[in-house]
Amino acid sequence: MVDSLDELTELATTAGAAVVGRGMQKLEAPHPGTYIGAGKAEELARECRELGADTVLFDDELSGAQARNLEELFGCKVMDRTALILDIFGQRARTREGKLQVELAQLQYLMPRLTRYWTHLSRQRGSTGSIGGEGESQLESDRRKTQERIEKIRDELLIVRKQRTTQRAGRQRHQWPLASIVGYTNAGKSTLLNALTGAEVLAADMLFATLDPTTRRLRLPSNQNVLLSDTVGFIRKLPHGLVEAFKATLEEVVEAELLIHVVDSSHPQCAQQIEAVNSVLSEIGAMEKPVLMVFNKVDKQGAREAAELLCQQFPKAVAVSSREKIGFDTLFAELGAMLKPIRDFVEVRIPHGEQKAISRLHALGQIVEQDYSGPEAWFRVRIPPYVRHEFERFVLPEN
Ligand SMILES: Nc1nc2c(ncn2[C@@H]2O[C@H](COP(=O)(O)OP(=O)(O)OP(=O)(O)O)[C@@H](O)[C@H]2O)c(=O)[nH]1
Ligand SMILES: [Mg+2]
Repeated sequence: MVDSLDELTELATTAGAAVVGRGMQKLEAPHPGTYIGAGKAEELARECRELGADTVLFDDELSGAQARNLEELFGCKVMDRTALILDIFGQRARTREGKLQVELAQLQYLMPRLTRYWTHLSRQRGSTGSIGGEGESQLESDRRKTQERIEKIRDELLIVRKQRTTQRAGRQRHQWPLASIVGYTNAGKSTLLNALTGAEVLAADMLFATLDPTTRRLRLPSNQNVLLSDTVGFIRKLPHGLVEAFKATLEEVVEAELLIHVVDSSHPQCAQQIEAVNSVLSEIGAMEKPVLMVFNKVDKQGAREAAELLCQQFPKAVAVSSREKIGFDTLFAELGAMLKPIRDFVEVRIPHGEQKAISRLHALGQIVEQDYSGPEAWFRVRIPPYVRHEFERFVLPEN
């Protein structure tokens, strides 16, 4: 728990706040009205006054009513972990798509919390202005406007995404396998991409430095080509709405043939971080993909030993330092070995009537030879392993 508060402190600092105090309470279940117990709430209220705090952050999600009651008790702004993460994403978003996705997640978070008394987000957003007893009609109009804005963003996102899909079609033409770099925020994903490909993605000691995906080609010493894409980092208790809103950005991960899971092996909680990443991966349906575990930052004190222990627990794992470019030879070798099966060609025979399968094959596979003249269409093709089951019944036995 303390570690989770350490992380909350880091999140707060990232958002631009200075932390002046912290508190904790063990409860069987959260108090429905105030999340924490009455005595604890008073103790914290006193502390807030003494320290001159203007905001209180909670590590878990609060209901609108809880936040409202706590604001009254503390006499200052109350935010939960989700709101804080949304705030950071709001500060970081650069591209049109990123900004729209964050706004969508923010509005969806706000919607059920729009009550006459819930003030901070509406105040912060400066748009709705339903502060204090202004009556139901104001509240209803706020809800309607929010709903309208949500729908407008959804429409805009569809357009923006269509453009991005067209760009991605360009990549498919090249037919290089895609490896997606995933990992906990601050694990060193961008540093790794930069070190491997000379990309210039911002890499910084802060949470969620990267929001938008960047893809670069890497040519391995074995002459194999692979596309590497770096994207938003994950975190424990990542707001579900945010994962939803970022589904399109995370498509890079879902579509990848291979995942490179970067771990900060110098972090005392790296095991929990791996779990948190895996749980987001399963939420977006990317858990089944082959994974290369990359235990990073081995140049840091004690990290080499930790990384070596971790390497033993995973079938495919390497220890590296992205900053010092240590361990890259092994990384290249493992990556190349994992790409090999992706590069294997097969022969398939598909009845002309199976149009859907034929067009799927054209979309997903790399066709090197084809012949439509026989009673069935014939192809020599490279099929990414994760979709191979779709075509299994057409694959001809190797001779
Ligand atoms: N010592 C050391 N520091 C590293 C290494 N790799 C990354 N870092 C540092 O770790 C911090 C985070 O690196 P990033 O590459 O921005 O991490 P990220 O995973 O892309 O993080 P987000 O985009 O914020 O999720 C930066 O300060 C890096 O300089 C490494 O191998 N050794
Ligand atoms: Mg990054």
